Amino acid sequence: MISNQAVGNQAVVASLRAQRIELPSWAFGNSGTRFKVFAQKGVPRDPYEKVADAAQVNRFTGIAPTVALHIPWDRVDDYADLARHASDLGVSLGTINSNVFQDDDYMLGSVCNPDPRVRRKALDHLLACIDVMDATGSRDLKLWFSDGTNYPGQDDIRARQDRLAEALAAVHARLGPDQRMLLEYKFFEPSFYTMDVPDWGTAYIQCVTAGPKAKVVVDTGHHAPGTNIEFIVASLLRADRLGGFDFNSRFYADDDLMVGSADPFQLFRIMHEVVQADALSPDSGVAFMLDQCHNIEPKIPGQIRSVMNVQEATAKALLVDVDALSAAQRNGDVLGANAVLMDAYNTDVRPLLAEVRGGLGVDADPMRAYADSGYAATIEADRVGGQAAGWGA
Ligand code: RM4
Ligand code: MN
Repeated sequence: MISNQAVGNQAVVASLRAQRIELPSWAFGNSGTRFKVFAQKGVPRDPYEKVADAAQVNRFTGIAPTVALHIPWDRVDDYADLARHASDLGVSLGTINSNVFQDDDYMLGSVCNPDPRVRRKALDHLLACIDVMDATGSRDLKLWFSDGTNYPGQDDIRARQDRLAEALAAVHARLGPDQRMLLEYKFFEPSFYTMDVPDWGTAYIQCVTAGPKAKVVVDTGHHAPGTNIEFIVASLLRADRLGGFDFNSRFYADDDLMVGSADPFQLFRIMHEVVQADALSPDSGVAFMLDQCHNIEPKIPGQIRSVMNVQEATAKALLVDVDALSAAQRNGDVLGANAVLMDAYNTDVRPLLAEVRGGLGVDADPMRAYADSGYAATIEADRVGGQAAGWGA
């Protein structure tokens, strides 16, 4: 019965039209596991071509107008020029992702390293990323640290937290009035005994100490199996410290597969908390980003599908009958409350999304429209020679 109300529900349509999802530049480059990277044809050779591919995802979905950069993977001579290139293609540059995990100096950590010289080098990189943000007009700096230890006794757990706090304070002090820092946590890998930011509690404590411009990023792949991620989301929203999401999907560990593929119901439950907290709109301060790699599937369609998966979960979350839900909750009607959620989740939202896409001026079937566009054949023919982009390139 809910599906009959879905089409033509103007408030829901308006929210879905206003939704924005940010794309990661690194999704368009070659990627793989530590066993093998399978090169694909037509892969971008530089950040300009990555932005061009991201613009295709926006062209066919209408809701992905920003692309995140990873520094130094996306290093260019002139960031303002890259920003102009993006704008010519109808998109803009988004979050700047720092990278202090791919240098020999960081073997024992970056900002938590026992050696002050290495800590200074890592901090200088983070500050340089804010210079990039100034040039690109980006709002957010994303911080993910591979720092940690492998063996009990290897380093002083509390001293490493102190070093982290010192670096985060320095980054916070450098941020402009409209800039933010987003701190990401990950429970294990590459460090196996302790990660220095393993969970949302640690990230939250460090953000509170750093200052009001510091917020937590929830990367959906960075949790132990069975973790109730929507509870974390609800808690961070309540504390006004949810800076955003790195969306992806996992079966086992940090699989970085397409968001919503392993567990679309979990994605729905997460988006339900977002909608309940009125945090969906772009001005809510929650950044909805993808952090994925497409190792065996084509990359641009992989990103289009991912955007659609988030959109689908969001549509279902927006269809939850909140009045019926709160009435059932007030009355202690356990089964009734659960049924309200399940009714929304079980709604076929594809007709609703076709209506939304019509309003956005994009095809009702973005996957087919992209396939018919001929873009894939064009880049395969054009991008011959040069070094294909990939992790570390
Ligand atoms: C990390 C983390 C970061 C991402 C890197 C590539 O696991 O998810 O967000 O930038 O991987
Ligand atoms: Mn991430």
